[in-house]
Amino acid sequence: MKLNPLNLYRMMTRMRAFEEACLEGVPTFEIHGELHTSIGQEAIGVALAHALTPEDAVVSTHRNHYHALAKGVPPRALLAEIFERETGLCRGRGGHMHPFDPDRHFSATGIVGASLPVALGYAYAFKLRGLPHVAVGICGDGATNHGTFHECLNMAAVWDLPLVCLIENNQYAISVPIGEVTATSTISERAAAYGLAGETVVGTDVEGLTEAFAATVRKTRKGGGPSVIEATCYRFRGHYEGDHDGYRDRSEKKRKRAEMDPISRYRDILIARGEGDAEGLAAIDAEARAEMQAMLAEVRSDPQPDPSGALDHIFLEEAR
Ligand SMILES: Cc1ncc(C[n+]2csc(CCOP(=O)(O)OP(=O)(O)O)c2C)c(N)n1
Repeated sequence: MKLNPLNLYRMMTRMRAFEEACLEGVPTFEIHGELHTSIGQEAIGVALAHALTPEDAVVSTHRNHYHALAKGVPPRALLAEIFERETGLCRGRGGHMHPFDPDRHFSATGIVGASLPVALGYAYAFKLRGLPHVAVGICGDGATNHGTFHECLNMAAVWDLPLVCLIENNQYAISVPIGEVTATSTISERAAAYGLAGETVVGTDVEGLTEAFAATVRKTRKGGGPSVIEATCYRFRGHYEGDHDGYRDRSEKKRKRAEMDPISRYRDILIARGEGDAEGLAAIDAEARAEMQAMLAEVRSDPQPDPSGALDHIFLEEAR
């Protein structure tokens, strides 16, 4: 696969600028509930975008914005959904934790551990229908200690389903470090218990991760069975906006930010390889910010849903 370095960089900066626009809605009470951002985890979004077709399915988590963008959900509709507007993807009824785009086979759930069972269902449907698509179930490191993780990997292996389990190991489940609740040194090695291959990759190395994830998806798509891939990364902000985040040392956060920012890491690489210069890359950053700020300004003048329609668009008409 030939990667376009400046494109990878641009995708990451757009994702970050999108997330930074979301941050603005919390102090203004335009966004309710616990907003979870993935700042620092952008390389994973890029890897998803490169490997998947429009028909593949992605089932994400409470930390889902990049995954939605990577799956082709229009940023304008996603931002409006996060800002609870009638123009949003789900007309403002889903909010930041439940964006749902059936046309693009994208959904998310705020229930930890619940993404894999839904992805398993997609994978089962693809297999029954003889379709060449894969389903990606995304979970955080914390979710991998839920029963659903183990049950789904077992079922996927037994039924030989086109399921890719993508673990975003950002090292914490809220305040709980992964090492305190998991005895294995990697999460992916647990795949062997179900007869599956598992791989751990550096989730902040955008090129390495994009290539590794694409190879994994290719193998599963070709009938090579389910796969488990773990991307290591670090959550830069609190678990949610407003989290006091006192469980991580300031020095740890500072060090990880310096070492594990996929965007600044890649900026240095591009400059060192002569594939970009500081000025050109700063212009890409500025362009991404301007794009998302312009989108935010538009969204802010969109109408909010009328409270009298709170139950509209929730149930299928036939089911009422
Ligand atoms: C079944 C369930 N239990 C608890 C919670 C509360 N909760 C929300 S996020 C979270 C931690 C998830 O950690 P991880 O899976 O590592 O994902 P991360 O937040 O690090 O991306 C918990 C316990 C929940 N949403 N659902």
